Amino acid sequence: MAETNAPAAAPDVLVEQGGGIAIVTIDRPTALNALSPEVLRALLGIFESLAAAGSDVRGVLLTGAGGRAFVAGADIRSMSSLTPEQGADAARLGHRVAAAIEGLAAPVIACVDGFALGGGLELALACDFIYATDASSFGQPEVHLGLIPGFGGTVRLPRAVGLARAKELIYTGRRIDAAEAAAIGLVVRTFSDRDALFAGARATLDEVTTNAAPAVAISKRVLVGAAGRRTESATELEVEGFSDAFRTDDMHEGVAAFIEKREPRFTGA
Ligand code: DAK
Repeated sequence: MAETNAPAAAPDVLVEQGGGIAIVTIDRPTALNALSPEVLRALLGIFESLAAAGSDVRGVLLTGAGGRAFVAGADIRSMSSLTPEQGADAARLGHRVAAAIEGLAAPVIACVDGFALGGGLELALACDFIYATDASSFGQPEVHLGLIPGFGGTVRLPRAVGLARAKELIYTGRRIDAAEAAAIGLVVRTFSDRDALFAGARATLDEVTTNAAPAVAISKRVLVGAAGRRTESATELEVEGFSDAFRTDDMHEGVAAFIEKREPRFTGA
């Protein structure tokens, strides 16, 4: 893949970018891609650059290197000596990364091949949806360490799988396989191996990028913003988003193309 307009890569996190698609790879395979503060800061910088004006990114695949793990959690060693105040700062950094992923206009697919545990599952949950190989496994094992999920797991896991299942997973810390994760709606699609996973994720992004980019971005903004709000407030966000779509050239092009019985020519404006 060409390295055009790519945000600067940092140690332990690689970025490849081309054709409007960015692949962000956490690359600490010897620690099963555990989220050190350096990795979190690198991810934050990368997602902020992908969101910056002038970025042509239309979709992102977030993954882990090495074929054993997406991310096996927050880095237990670097967390071990934190004071409560430093723990709060570490949690805030994790939340900023999640917010940068959720705030990116383009969809982000978590491509999980192996362990997605603790902070790793929380990172995947901040993505728009999760695709995984059959060999993957998922869990929030923080209670085994005397911790609780600290990067949004208590908030996003119940939204993904329902409150009761989230409680069961968090209280037990038990690991589930990809088939069970798909059955409870945590994983959207499963694939036989890593190649099939990336082919499937790319095919989905190809499908998404034929559509009007502003409509996809507004949909994401409303879906993310509405989560957890009361119905009246959530539907008001949808009203604002629906109205914003009318301000875009692509909406007028899409409607005109339907009426004229031709394919739309979207420009992203
Ligand atoms: N952190 C650091 N190193 C890790 C790691 C982790 N989370 N997970 C694995 N590694 C390292 C291992 O230490 C080992 O390193 P070496 O000993 O070779 O130097 C290497 O990766 C390979 O791991 P194993 O030898 O253990 O490999 P196995 O196949 O035997 O086992 C495993 C794989 C994934 C089952 C096992 O490694 C494991 O149980 N890992 C820990 C999984 C886990 O508990 N993850 C959740 C961590 S808790 C916070 C905010 C958030 C969080 C915490 C604090 N604050 C705001 C303070 C979130 C916490 C979590 O994510």
